[in-house]
Amino acid sequence: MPKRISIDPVTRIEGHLAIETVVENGTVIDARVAGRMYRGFEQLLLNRHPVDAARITQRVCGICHEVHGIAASIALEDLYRLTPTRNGLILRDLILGLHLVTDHIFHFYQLTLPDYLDFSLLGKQGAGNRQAAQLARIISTAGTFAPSRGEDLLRSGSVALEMALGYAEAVAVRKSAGSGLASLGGKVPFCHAILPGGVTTNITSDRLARYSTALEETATFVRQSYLPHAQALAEEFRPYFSKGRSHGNFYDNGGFALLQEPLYRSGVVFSGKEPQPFRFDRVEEVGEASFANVNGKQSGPPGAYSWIQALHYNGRSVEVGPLARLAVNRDNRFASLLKHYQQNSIRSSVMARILARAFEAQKICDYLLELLPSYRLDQATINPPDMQARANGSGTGLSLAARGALIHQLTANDGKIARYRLLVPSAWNFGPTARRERGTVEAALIGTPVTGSASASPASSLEIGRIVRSFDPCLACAIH
Ligand code: NFE
Repeated sequence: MPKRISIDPVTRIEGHLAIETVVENGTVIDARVAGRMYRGFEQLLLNRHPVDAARITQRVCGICHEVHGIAASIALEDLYRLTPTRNGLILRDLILGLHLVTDHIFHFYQLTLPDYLDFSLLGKQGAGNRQAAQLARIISTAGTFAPSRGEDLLRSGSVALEMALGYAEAVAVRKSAGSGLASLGGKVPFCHAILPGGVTTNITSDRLARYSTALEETATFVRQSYLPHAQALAEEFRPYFSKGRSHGNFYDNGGFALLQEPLYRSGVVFSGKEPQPFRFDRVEEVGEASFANVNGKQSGPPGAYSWIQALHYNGRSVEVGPLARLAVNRDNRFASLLKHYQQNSIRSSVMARILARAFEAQKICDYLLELLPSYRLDQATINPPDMQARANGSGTGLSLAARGALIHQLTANDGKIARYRLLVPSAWNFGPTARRERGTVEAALIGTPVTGSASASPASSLEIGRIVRSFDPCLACAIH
């Protein structure tokens, strides 16, 4: 007899996500992934000055604000036919890169580890360790921290203790990276200095030095803790290299291209075949399973079950994110790392996603450390748009965010926004089934063996939670 497991809301993510699965004979046979809130950013941008989009769209999300400021600025540069300054581009990459790395660190230590570690090991194993005792005390008194329960958790070992302690260290690293980001972007969150044409901050050597210190500290943490811990987790949980496989299609827009070789090129890969060039005209928003806002009321076609629009490329669902970037770029070093876990190619799975994020963090840190010295203190940071110009036409910004490919597109009429589209990573991954094409995360859930009784037991929902969280969901962005 099939049973339903509903997780609503999924905790430890940004925004409100509901997962409904049908389990039969201990395996997930059907899955629906839904965004159950409406926000309306595309509507509230209408009739505003186009440049407002660079500030307003940052408020789409509480986690990935700068990415929207940057994608909006690229779209606006296209609209205004504006060339940003080289310094402006460098500052953008410095901001985007450090943000991405700290976002990945946050995902691993704060959002992922509680699915794999029994944090009570801090008390048991950390006796005599002042940091462990302090963190154990915080966790036991913080009502909001609810570590997972279940059989399949790491309960001992020196690396497990190190990982658990990393929970607190990661907070400290993120704090210092935040001040580094603010020194370039004006403030954090919501860097108000990011605008079309570059960045408005008056960059002094002092500000650069603050950023540099934060970057060094973050890079050290990635090298010494994050990547080794992600590898150790992969070692302990090898079966997760064969769980959570999506359709096996990947897409990315590319980015970090200011040094000789771009870190990422854009492209699309279908089922392990050769990467194809990305074409924007192949992207389609399909609304047949999505709610719509009609005069302030929830409407939509019969059978609609999510506020997220299905995004298709060539009619297919594609996975986006760090793993997609590495797959599209056929990253040899990452492929070798996977071989250690008997993975012969870059394939979609829970553990490949977790490992890809940590690997990418190190890759981006190396890029930023090399890029930083090319900043020129004596040159302009911005080539500003003419704010009096009554822009007509359209602009597209292809960019990237921590969770994958990001596109902003706008049309302006007589200096006002007439249409604004946000095509965000979590919509690619968390979209509903449309035209009989399952959404990416839905596909990743199907076929999952769930342990424990086939009910909403902690153990069975733990498996589903691990798959869902491996995509690093941001529903605030997805429903925008
Ligand atoms: Ni709200 Fe975001 C990132 C974007 S995901 S976190 O990364 O864009 O949709």
